[in-house]
Formats: sequence, C-alpha cells, structure tokens
Amino acid sequence: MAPQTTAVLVAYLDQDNLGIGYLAAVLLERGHRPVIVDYRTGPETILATIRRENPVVVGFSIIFQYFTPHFRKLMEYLRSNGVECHFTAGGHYPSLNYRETLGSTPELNSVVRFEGEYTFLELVETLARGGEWSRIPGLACRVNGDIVEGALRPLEPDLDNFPIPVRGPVRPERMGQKEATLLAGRGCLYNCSFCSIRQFYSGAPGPLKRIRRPEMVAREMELLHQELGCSIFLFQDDDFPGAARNGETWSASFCQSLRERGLENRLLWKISCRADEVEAARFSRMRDAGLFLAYLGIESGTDSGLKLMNKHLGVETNVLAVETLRRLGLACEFGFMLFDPLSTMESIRGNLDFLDRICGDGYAPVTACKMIPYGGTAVEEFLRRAGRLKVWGEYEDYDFLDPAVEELYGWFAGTFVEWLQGPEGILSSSRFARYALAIENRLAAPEARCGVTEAEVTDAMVAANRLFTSSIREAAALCEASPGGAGADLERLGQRVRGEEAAIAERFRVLVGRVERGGGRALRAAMSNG
Ligand code: B12
Ligand code: SF4
Repeated sequence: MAPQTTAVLVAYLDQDNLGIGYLAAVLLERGHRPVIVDYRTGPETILATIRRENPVVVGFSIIFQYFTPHFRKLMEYLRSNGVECHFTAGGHYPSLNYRETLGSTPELNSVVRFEGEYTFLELVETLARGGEWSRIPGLACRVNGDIVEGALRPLEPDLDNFPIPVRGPVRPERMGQKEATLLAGRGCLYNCSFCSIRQFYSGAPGPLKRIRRPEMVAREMELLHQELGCSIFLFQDDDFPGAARNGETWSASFCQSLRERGLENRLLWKISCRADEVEAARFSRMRDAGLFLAYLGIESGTDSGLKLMNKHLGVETNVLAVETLRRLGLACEFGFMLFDPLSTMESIRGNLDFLDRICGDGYAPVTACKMIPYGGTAVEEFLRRAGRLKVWGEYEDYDFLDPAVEELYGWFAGTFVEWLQGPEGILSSSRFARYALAIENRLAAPEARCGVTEAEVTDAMVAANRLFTSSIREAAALCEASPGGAGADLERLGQRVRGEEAAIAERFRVLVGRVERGGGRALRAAMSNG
C-alpha cells in the first residue's frame, strides 16, 4: 500500500456532492487522507485549509459549467498566495471541454476526464512518489505548451466495487427527519439534446448505464439509517433504475430488500425519472416500499418542443405520468423549459396551456426556465451550426429568433427571479410545503399531524400557479401588440405581479412555519415510537 498522502477536494456541497464523496472514499480505502472543503466557505478558509493540510494535490469539482470562472478566480487567488501543489479539476464541463478549461485556466495542471475515482487515485499516488503523471489514463494536461489528452480510462463495470461514498455532516433536520443522498446507478440510455449525461458517460469506454445491485442500495440505506439516523433518501440518479422501462425486476428486488430489512415503512425516498416510465403497478409497489416523491423531466408542453429536445415522447405521455402520480397519492416535481431556441409566441402559449393543465388544480408547483446550451450537447452544436451560439468564456447563450419572444423572456427573467430562485421564493416554499406534508402523511399518525391541510396548500398553490401562467400570457400579448414598445406596460405588469407574489409568498411562509413547527414535533414523536 502507498504511504498516506493528503489531497484537498474543493466542491460546491449543496445537497452533498456524491462525486466528491466517491473520490474521497476510494482514497480512504487506500489509506490516504482526503480533506473536503465547501467552495462556499470562501477563498480565505480554503487557503487556510490548504496551508494546514499541505496536500500533494487540490482537486476542484466543477459540476456546473457556469461556475468555471468562479473556480478560476479561486485558483488565481490560491496561486497568488503561494500555493504551488498540483491543481486538477473534474466534472461534466471540464471532462467534455478540457481544452477550453485548460486553455482558460493556466493555474490548472491537469483535468481528470469522466468518471474520476481511479484516475484521481493514480494521480495522488503518482504525485506522492514524484512519478511521471502526465500519461496517466483519464488525464488531460499541458505538455510543452500543447494540451494533450491521455488514453481514456474505462468506466468501472461494477459500481458496487466502489466503497460507500464519504458524506458530509447529515443535512439539517427538516420535519424532524435527516436526509441523505445516494445513487442506485450512473448514466442514461437516452440522448436528450440539452443534456450532457449521455456525452459524459459515453465519453469513456464502458456501458451507457450501470446499475447497482438492489440489495447493496438497500444495505447502504440501512447503514445510513442505523448509523446516522437518516430516514429520507434522495436518489440523485437521473433515471432511477427501478422506474426504467426494463426496471421491473430491479424494482421488485429493491422493494423486497427494503421489506426484508424492516425498512419499508420507516424510510421514504425520492427519485427522478422520465415521464414515459411512470407505470401505475410498478409505482404503486414502490410507493408501498417508501417512494413518496417523483421528479419528472417533463421539459416541454408541446410536441414540437419535445421533438427539439429529442425526448422520444409526446405531450400526452407527460400528462398521463402526472395523472398517474396524482392518482397514486405520490408528490410530483418536474423540470420545465418554457423557452427554448425555437420558441415562438405560439409555442410559449402551448407551454402555458400545458402548465395550466397539469398544475392548474394546485397539485404541483409550476416552474419554468430557458434552455441553456451546455458544453458538449446537441443543442449547443445546433446553435453553433446555425451561427446563433453566443459565447463568453464558459457562458453560452442565444437570442430568440423573434424579437418579441426576446422581450418577453427579458421580462420573465427579471420578474420571476425571486419566485423561481430565491431560497424563500414561491417555488422553494411551495415545494417544501408539499414535500413536508407528503412526509407527514406517510410517517405520522393522523391525530399527531401539524394541522395544515392539503387543501390549504393546494389553495395557495392554485393562486400561485394561476398568477404565473396568466401574467406571462398577458406579457406575451403586450410584447406582440407593440413590438419593442411595450416597456412601460411590461413594467406596470411586473410591479403588479410582484405585489401579488409577495402576498402569496407570505401565505406560504405562514404555512411552512406551521408545518415545520407542528409537523416536525409530530414526526419526531412518531419516529421515536416507531
Ligand atoms: C444532484 C445534482 C445536483 C444537486 C447537488 C449538486 C452537488 N453538489 O452534487 C443540486 C440540486 C444542488 C444541483 C444543482 C445544480 N445543478 Co445539478 N445535478 C445533480 C445531478 C443530478 C447528480 C450529481 C451526482 O451526484 N452525480 C453522480 C456523481 C458520481 O457523478 P459526478 O458528479 O459527475 O462526479 C464524477 C465525475 O464528474 C468526476 N468529478 C466530479 N468532480 C470532480 C472533482 C475532481 C477533483 C475530480 C478528479 C473528479 C471529479 O468524478 C466523479 C466520480 O466519478 C447531476 C447529473 C448527474 N448525473 O451527474 C446534475 C448536474 C450536475 N446539474 C446540473 C445543473 C445545470 C445544475 C444547476 C445549474 C441547476 C439549476 N438550474 O439551478 C445547479 C447548479 C449547482 C452549482 N452551483 O454547481 C447539470 C450540469 C450541466 C453542465 N454541463 O454544467 C447536470 C449535469 C444535470 C444535467 N444533465 O443537466 N445539482
Ligand atoms: S434528460 Fe434525462 S432522459 Fe434525457 S438524456 Fe438526460 S438524463 Fe437521460
């Protein structure tokens, strides 16, 4: 075994960061000392950690393309304060765009491409013994000023060969429950045009999708429950194996493994999946084993939008999936791109009609964003070929073809920023209210509940959802009626929306406060009895 070596890993640690957790676990297994530091603690703390630990390497986890400039600034700061050790980076953007990343960030010595566990381990051990690291498979680096890419390292065929990931402190209790994130597999068999998962997992030799053994996943949940008291599990898989169309056997064994461990009524879990995978019988069985919330990648409410996205499904499939979840009593969240590179006023109205159809009754909170052309995706290439891709460093964007849509998007982005992105915005608090009630309904006895009813949350959600879609429709009409000249009317509409938004946000604030106080107490009591 190689002598113990220290490596510092810098990462954005919201909801943990399982990639970093796996890298650290592999180092620990080999007797090394990984030290994880949250990017959000700021440059001074990160510098102090590095000075204290004196690592052979600092690894930066750049899982989101737009964060690259922030990490670059941090690296400049560290170098200018005398940190001389090896700097490497990993994640989707650096893996797919290693030339750009190394080109724009001279502070970096290398990039670890694609799945990072074994490449990072080899880098740490090679640096520790002063060996030649530039030819390590899976690494890209600069040699004599040229950016060179080493051989690609094959993916680990059996994900259960990886140790259980290192986790940060368990997330603060919500509703008296501790949460943990975990993975049941990696990769996806689909190829949506806006998503980098397929490119990422097809970049290195190996299968497009790998799935863990269901009993190993249940075992990890059991350990996290027994040792850390976690009872809510958030699967970070993009396409949960038990939901997948061929996931019947997997989901049956997983539910059976939970049952055998006596966990099916004690643990709740959330998954993400595609709409065409929501099948009533399978989802009902998963619900009975603890599934309480499904996040659907719905993305568009028009068939033309879904085609551009290469989703391989139609609008009615999306509607059916939401209806099935509703019928099964499962909570639902979803992703939705109201604006995409081919948006017209007509497609936007189609999307708004669709949102009304699935959210008009207050079952789920509306959400919307603009499709961003991430590096390595088909949409990025489509825009580049069309001469529409606007690039500033790591930022990539495009203008809409219709100036009225551009004006509408500008209004939308300015008006709904707090609603959609604020930590106490309507999206966040309405999701939390639904999430919390779903947990309470499943874990607490009726007489011990917080007293907030589904109807109260639904009422507030109906008001919010209606305001959202109706005001965007109104803004669209203004932009169309006087192209380029709707500024003052849009401003007035924005002010009115913000006023009504504040009132609805306050309703949610009160509801969330009541749920947290009452529900948290009830659930703590239920869990300590259970
Ligand atoms: C869970 C998740 C989140 C969580 C938690 C993020 C976190 N800290 O882990 C939350 C909800 C916070 C989140 C937020 C966002 N996310 Co997110 N998220 C994910 C998701 C679904 C899973 C991440 C995961 O656990 N993967 C599993 C691990 C094992 O893989 P990994 O992270 O890729 O890590 C491996 C390698 O990349 C590499 N590696 C990674 N880091 C490092 C560092 C070093 C030093 C080395 C050597 C190697 C290395 O080795 C790891 C182990 O093999 C991914 C999709 C995906 N499947 O990866 C999207 C994804 C990363 N998210 C994405 C986006 C867009 C976002 C948001 C912008 C969403 C939004 N609109 O707000 C924000 C931005 C957050 C931020 N500021 O960075 C995109 C990024 C696209 C891109 N090309 O930039 C992804 C790829 C989803 C997608 N298909 O579009 N996200
Ligand atoms: S969006 Fe979802 S289904 Fe589509 S490729 Fe990405 S992970 Fe797969």
